[in-house]
Amino acid sequence: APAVAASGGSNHWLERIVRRTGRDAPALQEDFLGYLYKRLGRSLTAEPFYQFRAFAYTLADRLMLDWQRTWNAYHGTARRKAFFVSMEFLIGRSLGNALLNLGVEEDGRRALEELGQALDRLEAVEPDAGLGNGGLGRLAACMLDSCATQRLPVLGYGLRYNYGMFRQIIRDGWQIEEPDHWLKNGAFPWETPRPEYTRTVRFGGRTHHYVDPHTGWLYVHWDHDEEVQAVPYDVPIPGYRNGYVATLRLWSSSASEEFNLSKFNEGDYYEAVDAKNAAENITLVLYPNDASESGKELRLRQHYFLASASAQDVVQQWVAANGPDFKRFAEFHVFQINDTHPSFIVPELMRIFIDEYHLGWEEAWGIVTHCVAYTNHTLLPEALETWPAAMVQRVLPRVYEIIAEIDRRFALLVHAKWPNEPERHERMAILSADGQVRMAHLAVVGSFSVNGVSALHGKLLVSTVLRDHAELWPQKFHAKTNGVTPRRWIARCNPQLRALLDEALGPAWITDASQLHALEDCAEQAEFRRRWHEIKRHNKERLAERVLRTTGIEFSPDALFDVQVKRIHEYKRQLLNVLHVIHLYDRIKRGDAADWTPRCVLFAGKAAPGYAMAKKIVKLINDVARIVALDPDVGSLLKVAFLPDYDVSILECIAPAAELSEQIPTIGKEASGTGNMKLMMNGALTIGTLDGANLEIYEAVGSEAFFAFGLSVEEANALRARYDPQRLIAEDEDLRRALALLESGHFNPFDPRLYDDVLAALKNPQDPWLVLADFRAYAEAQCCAAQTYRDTERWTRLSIRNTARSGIFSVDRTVREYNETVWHLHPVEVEGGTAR
Ligand code: B1N
Repeated sequence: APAVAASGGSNHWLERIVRRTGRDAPALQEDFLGYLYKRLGRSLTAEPFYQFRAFAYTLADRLMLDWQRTWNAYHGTARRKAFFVSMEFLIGRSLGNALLNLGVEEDGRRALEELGQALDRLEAVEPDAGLGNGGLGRLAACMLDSCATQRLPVLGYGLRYNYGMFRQIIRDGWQIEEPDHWLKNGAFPWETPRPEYTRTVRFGGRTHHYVDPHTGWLYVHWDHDEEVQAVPYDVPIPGYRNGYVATLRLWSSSASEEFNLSKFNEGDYYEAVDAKNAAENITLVLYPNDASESGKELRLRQHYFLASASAQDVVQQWVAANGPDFKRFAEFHVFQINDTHPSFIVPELMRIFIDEYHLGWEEAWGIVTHCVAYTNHTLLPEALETWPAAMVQRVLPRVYEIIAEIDRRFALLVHAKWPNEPERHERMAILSADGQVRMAHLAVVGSFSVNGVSALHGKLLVSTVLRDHAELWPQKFHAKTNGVTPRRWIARCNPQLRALLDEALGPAWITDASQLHALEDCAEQAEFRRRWHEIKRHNKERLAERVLRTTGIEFSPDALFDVQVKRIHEYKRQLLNVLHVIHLYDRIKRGDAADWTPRCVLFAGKAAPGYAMAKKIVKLINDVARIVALDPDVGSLLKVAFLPDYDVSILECIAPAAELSEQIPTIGKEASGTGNMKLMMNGALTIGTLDGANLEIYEAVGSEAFFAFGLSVEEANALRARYDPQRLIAEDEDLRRALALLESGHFNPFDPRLYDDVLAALKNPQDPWLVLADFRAYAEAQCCAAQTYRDTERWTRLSIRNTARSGIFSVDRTVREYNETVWHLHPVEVEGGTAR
C-alpha cells in the first residue's frame, strides 16, 4: 500500500481507490454514512455539526485524489511557478464551493435528501474561515480560485491564525468584539498538516562578521536567541470542474521541542513555558485593522515569520531538486506579494542566498529583483507600513543589516541620477531620516513589477506616493484592476440567477464571463425581464427574513433595497449615507413625501476595535435605525437596519438581494473596491463617486445605470485648502435640518451629547473625508435613483445591463492579465484529471 503515494497514478491499488471514490449519489452517501458512524460515532439524528463534518470529509476525499495528481504534475516537470504571498486569505465557507467545483451539487443534495438531511442546514453550520479583514484578503481568495480554474502553477502562502476576524455583537447599538475560535472542535476539516515541510524561523540576538583566514571571504553568523517552527497546513483550492486542485499553504507557529526540552531539563520550567508561548503567539490571532497598520512588535514578527518560512520553503525545494545552483532560479520563480506585509521576502531571500549559500551580493540581488513583484493596495498614509528601525534591528538583526545595505546601494543609484537633490534622496530612501523602515520603498526597490489595483489607483500611485520611484523606473509600474470570482459570487450565492443565465447563455459564462454580454439582448424581452425581477424579489425576501430574524426590523420586499456593506471607515463615508437617511426621515416628518419611493437601507460592517470614530458610527447607525423603526409617521416608507457580524457568508445572502449599491468613498481614497463588483454582478445599480474601480464600472454601464456624483480628484485637492463646511451648511436647508436633528439628541435622547464628536468632525474645515462637500450632489443622485426605481421595467433593464457588463470584473480577467504581463506561467496538464 505505501507504494500508492509514490507511484502517482499507475498501479492497481490506486486505481481501485479511485474507482471506489465515486461522485454519484450512492457513493457519496456511502462515504458520508461511513464518516458519520465510523469516524465520528454519531447517527443520522446527530446535530448538524456532525453531519457537516461527515459530508465535508466525503468531499475532501474527492478533492484529495485530484490534489495529489495536481501536486505530482506540478512538481513533475521543471516549470515556472508563482507564489502568492499574503497575510490574509478570506476564504469563507468551503463546502458549497467544493460541491460546485467538483460538479457534485445535484448528487450531493440527493445523497443527503434520501437520508432525510437538508444540505442547506448542514452548509449553514460551517464556520467561515475568516483569515482576513476585507477586500485585500478576499481578493487573495478570489485570485487563488481563478488560478486553480485556469490550472496555473500558483501556490498561496499565508498564516494559519488560531483566531480569525473577531465576531461582532451589537449590544445597545454598540459594537462588542468576541474572539473567533474558528478551528475549535475540528470545524475545519479541509486542511492537512504537512510536518515534513516544517521550517525554522529565527529572531533576536546579534550578528558576527568574520573573515575566513583561508579564502579571505567575509562571512556573517546570525547568533539568534529565539527559534520558532513554522508548520505548514495545506488547504485544497479546487478549480472549476477541471480536476485541478491548487494549494494554499498556511504556516502555524510552534515552539521547537529541543529548545524547550533543554530549558526544561535545566529545571527552568517557567522560562521554557514562556518561550513556548512566545513562539506560539505568532500565529495566534489576525490583526483586525483594515487599511491601517498597528505598529506592534508581534505584527512585525508575523510579517517576518510568513516571509521567512515561505522563502525557505521555495529555496529548499529548489535545492532538493537542483542542488545549490541558483543561476536559473529567477527564471522559475515569481513571488507576488499582496501589499507590503510580506516584503521581508526581499531581504530574507538575500540572507538565504548570501549567508546560507554564499552567493555574492550582486549575484543574489540580480536573482531577487527578478523574482519579486509587488501589489500596492492603498495610498492612505496610515496604511503605508513603516517600522521603527530600532525595532527591526532588535527583532531581526541580520535582516536589518541587509535592508541597510539595500538602502545604501539604492542611495548611490539615486545620487547618480539626481546628484543635487537632497530632498528627493530623503523622500526616496528606505530608511528615513526619522528612523523608520519604509516597507513600500523596500518593496519597490526589490521588485521588478509594481502594480495598483484599478486604473485610477495605478495613476495616482505614480503621481503621488511613488512618484519619484516611478520617475526612476517608469517601466516597473502598471495597474491591474481587481476582480471577483463568478463561481462564488454568482453561481453559489445566487442559484436562481445562475439557472436563468445557464438557460439563456449556456453554461460557459461561469469560466468566461465575457459571455454575459449576450444578456443585453435578453433585456429586450418582457418575459426575461419578468423572470429577472422575480429572482431579485425572491432574494430580497430571503434577505428580509434574515434582517428580521437578527435585528427585529421589518424590510418590505416591495421597497428599494439600498445597501452599504463594507468595513466601517471614515473614508468609506458611511456618515454621508446616514446623513442622507436622516434627511429622508426629516422629509417624511415634515410631510414632504409625495411620490415617495419606499426604501430599506441596510448597513453591515466591522469597525477596528481601536478605532473610536468607526465604533461611534456603528452606534449612530443603530440609533437611527431604532428611532426610524419606532416612529409611527414613517411606517414602511423608510427602514434602516444594521446587520451584525458582517462576513463572507452574510455577503453571499446580501449581494443577490441588493438593488442599489452604495460606493461612496472620498475620491482618491478607495484603491479599487471589490464589493462594488459583487453587487454589480448580481444586478445592483451603483450610486457612487468615481473612485477606484467605480470609475471603470461607470465607464462600462453608462450614466443611466450608475448614479454618479461628487468631486473629481483635482477638485477635491483644490477644495481642501479652502474647505468651508459652515458655508455649505448655511446654504443648504436640507443639510442644516439633518444636522440639527442629529444635534438635538433626537436619536439619542438618553445621552444627548453622544454625537458631538461626530458633528465636530463633519464641521471641521480640516475634515480629510470632505463629507459635507458631497452632500448636495449625493442627495440629488439619490433622488434620481429613487425616481428611476419607480419605473420597474426601466430599472430591470438597467439591472440586467449591470450584470451583462460585469464580465470585465471577473477575477479570471485579472489573473489572465497578471499572467500575461508579470507571471508568464503555462497551464498545468493534469494526467487523468477527473474533469466533469
Ligand atoms: O484592498 C482591496 C481594495 O479593493 C480596497 O480598495 C483596499 O482598501 C483594500 C493593511 C489593508 N488596502 N489596504 C488594505 C488591509 C489590511 C492591512 O493590515 C492594509 N486593504 C486594502 C483589494 O485590492
